Amino acid sequence: MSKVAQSERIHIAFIGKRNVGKSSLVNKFIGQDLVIVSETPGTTTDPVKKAMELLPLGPVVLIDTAGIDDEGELGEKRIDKTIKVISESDFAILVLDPQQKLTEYETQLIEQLKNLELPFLAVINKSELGINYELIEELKSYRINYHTVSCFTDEGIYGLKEKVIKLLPTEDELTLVGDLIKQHDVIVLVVPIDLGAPKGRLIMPQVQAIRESLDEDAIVVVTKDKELRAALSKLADKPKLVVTDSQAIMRVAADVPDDIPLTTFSILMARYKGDLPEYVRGLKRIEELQNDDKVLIAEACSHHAQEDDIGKIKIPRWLRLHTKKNLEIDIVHGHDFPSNLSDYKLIVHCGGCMLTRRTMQMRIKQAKQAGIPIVNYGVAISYMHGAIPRALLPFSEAIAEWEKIK
Ligand SMILES: Nc1nc2c(ncn2[C@@H]2O[C@H](COP(=O)(O)OP(=O)(O)OP(=O)(O)O)[C@@H](O)[C@H]2O)c(=O)[nH]1
Ligand code: SF4
Ligand SMILES: [Mg+2]
Repeated sequence: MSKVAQSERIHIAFIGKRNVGKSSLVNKFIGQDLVIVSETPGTTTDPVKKAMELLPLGPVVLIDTAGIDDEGELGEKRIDKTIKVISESDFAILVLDPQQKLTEYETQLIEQLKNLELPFLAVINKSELGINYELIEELKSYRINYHTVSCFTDEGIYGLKEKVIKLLPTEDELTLVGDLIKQHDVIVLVVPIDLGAPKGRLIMPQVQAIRESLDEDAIVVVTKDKELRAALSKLADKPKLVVTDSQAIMRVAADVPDDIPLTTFSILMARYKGDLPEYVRGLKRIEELQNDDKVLIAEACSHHAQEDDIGKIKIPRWLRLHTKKNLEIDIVHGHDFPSNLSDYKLIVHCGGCMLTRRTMQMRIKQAKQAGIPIVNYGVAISYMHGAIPRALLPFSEAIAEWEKIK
C-alpha cells in the first residue's frame, strides 16, 4: 500500500441507522472482514478508520460509524461523533434499510449532508430481501442519487465501487512549494532542531517541501537556523526561496538579504490547506481585541504538546504582549472544534497539516458563517514578530489583502 499520509487521502464515511449493514459494506469495499459485523444493533460504537487503495483511483480512508438511531444519552454521543466524522469527510455513503421508508433520523442526516455541501450516495443494502417501493419514491422526491446492493449475494457491489469513484470530488493539484520553484532553482529550508522538534524525524510540511522540490528537479538545501548564514555564503547563486519554521522567522529574516524571497512553512501550509488571504484579513482583529475578549486557539493534533507548548503557552503570551489586553483564551485539540463559535472574537488555528483540506476548509467556512475572523499560527506569529509583509511577499493575493488592512 502506498505511504500517503492519512490527511492526504480521500475520506469516505459510511453512515446510517443501526444494523443496516454499514460495517458489512465497509468489509465488501476492502475485500476482507476487517470490521465487526453482527446482527445486534449498535455493534459499531465508535468511528473505525480503514485505509485502502480504491483502484484505479488510489488511496482512500473508509470510516465505519455508529448507527444514528440510538436513543438516550449514549445514543446522542454516538450521533455527535457521526456528525463530526461527516464534517471531516470528503464523501458519504448513506446506507438504508430496503424495507422501510426514510425515518426522521435519516432525513436529519440528509439535511446535515446538504448543509455541509458534502457529496453523498444513498445505498439500499439487503436488496435480496426486496425493496420498499415508497423508499425509492422518497429518494426520487428528494433528488437523492441511490444505488442498490446486497452484501449477502454481492449484487451491485462492483457497480457501487465504480459509481463512488465517479462521484468522488476531485481536487485541483495543489502544492506546498512545487509551484514556486522550477528546475535547478535552489530552495533553502530552515529547520531549527530545538526542544520543540520531534525526536529523530522531520515534520510533515518539511518532508513534503523536500519531496516537491525534488519532483521539480530543484536543489534543496536543508539547514538549521544557526548554520543558515554559513549555508547562504556557500551558495554560488541566490536561492529562489528560503522557507523557515515560523518561530525562527526573526532570526532568519535578519540573516536572509532583502532581495531573497522568504516565507514560513506555516504560511505555505496556510495556502495549501487553508485560505491565506482570509488569514491575512483576520490579522486586523488582533488590533481590535479588548480586555476580556475570548480567543479560541485550535490545534488539530497533540504534536505540539511540549513543555513550552506553542498553542498553550507561546501564542497566548505573544497575543497578550502584542495587544496589551487581558484576553480569555480557550484551547481545543484534535477533533474538538466547537460547533458554536459565537463567544469568540478571534480564532487562531494551527497549520492543520494533519487535517484533510476539506476539514480545514469547513472550519474556515464555519468561522466565516459565524462572522469570526480566523488566522493561523504561522501568519499570526509572523505578524506579531514584525515579519509581515516580508513573509507574504511571494504571494500576490495575500499581499493585496495586507495592503487593504495595514
Ligand atoms: N439479509 C441481509 N443481511 C445483511 C446484509 N448485509 C448485512 N446484513 C446483516 O445485517 C446485520 C447488521 O450488519 P452490520 O454490518 O453489523 O450493520 P451496521 O450497520 O454496521 O450495524 P451497527 O454497527 O450496529 O450500526 C448483520 O447480521 C449482517 O449479517 C445483506 O445484504 N442482506
Ligand atoms: S495538525 Fe496542527 S498541531 Fe498537528 S502538527 Fe500540524 S500544525 Fe501542528
Ligand atoms: Mg457496524
